[in-house]
Amino acid sequence: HHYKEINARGKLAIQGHDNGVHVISLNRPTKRNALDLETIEDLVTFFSTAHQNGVRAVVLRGEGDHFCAGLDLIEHWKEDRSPDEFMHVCLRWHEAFNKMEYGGVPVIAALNGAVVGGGLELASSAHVRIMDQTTYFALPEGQRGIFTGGGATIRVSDLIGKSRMIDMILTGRVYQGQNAVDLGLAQYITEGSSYEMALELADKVAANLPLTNFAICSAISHLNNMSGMDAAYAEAVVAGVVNTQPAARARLEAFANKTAARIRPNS
Ligand code: 1HE
Repeated sequence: HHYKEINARGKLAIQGHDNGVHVISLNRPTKRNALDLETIEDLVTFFSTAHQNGVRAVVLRGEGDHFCAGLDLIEHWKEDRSPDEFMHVCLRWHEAFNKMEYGGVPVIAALNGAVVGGGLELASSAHVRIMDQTTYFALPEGQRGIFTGGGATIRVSDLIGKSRMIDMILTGRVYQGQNAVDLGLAQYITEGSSYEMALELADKVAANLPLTNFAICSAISHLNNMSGMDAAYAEAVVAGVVNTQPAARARLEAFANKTAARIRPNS
């Protein structure tokens, strides 16, 4: 009910669960979930208000066989934008994606089919990426005569390193399967449905204390942008707040009482 405006446009479908997990679906399957301006604005609105609306974790997915085909090339072509106009389009993408990465609410991307161009920029703004057997990654910008404008130079480089990112956009190279996980494009690949696995992880994550998740899904990105000295200082400040939160005391007490689960190797 918090998302009337977004639902009215229908470019995103939003489904809230009782535990605060929200499933956000890119909802233009006939256009392979290409990102037009309205979709970006709805992402800005959702992620700007997620924390205050009680969203505890997000599963981000695409309707249909492809997560996201990136920039809506038809809209871009028809609009015949000026440099100034497209710069402002990109700034709205950054607004949305920065709100995702730095917003403090965990975002788990359930990936299938094409995760290309701006679709990879969107996915790389999530905190956890899960592939299935159909998922593939590419940066087709080089072939399309354009360039990345939604953060790939920063986030995709962070995931796989600058030289691999340059190769992807220069040659159109496609990554898929376990190789994509080994390189760092995703943390998980499943034989089953990436959406099912994302829901399971989101339920787990939503059971963490919200302030802890805030630190994980906001502070780590900020700290990584700082010098080592400043990051260590700021980490101590964040830990000062998070590790003394009253809600943590019950969990610490459960550990002391030996009622909390112990960490064991996977069977
Ligand atoms: C689109 C888009 C789109 C599909 N913008 N309409 N991204 C790309 O270069 C990827 C472009 N898309 C593709 O390579 C393929 O469409 C897919 C691999 C994603 C899917 O293939 P397929 O065979 O299932 O679908 P299709 O027949 O190519 O497309 C189905 C429809 O989706 C068709 O529309 P229709 O009205 O003719 O049915 C396509 O036009 C439409 N469609 N992709 C608009 N991207 C901030 S800078 C970011 C820079 C970038 O993101 S560049 C990368 C752009």
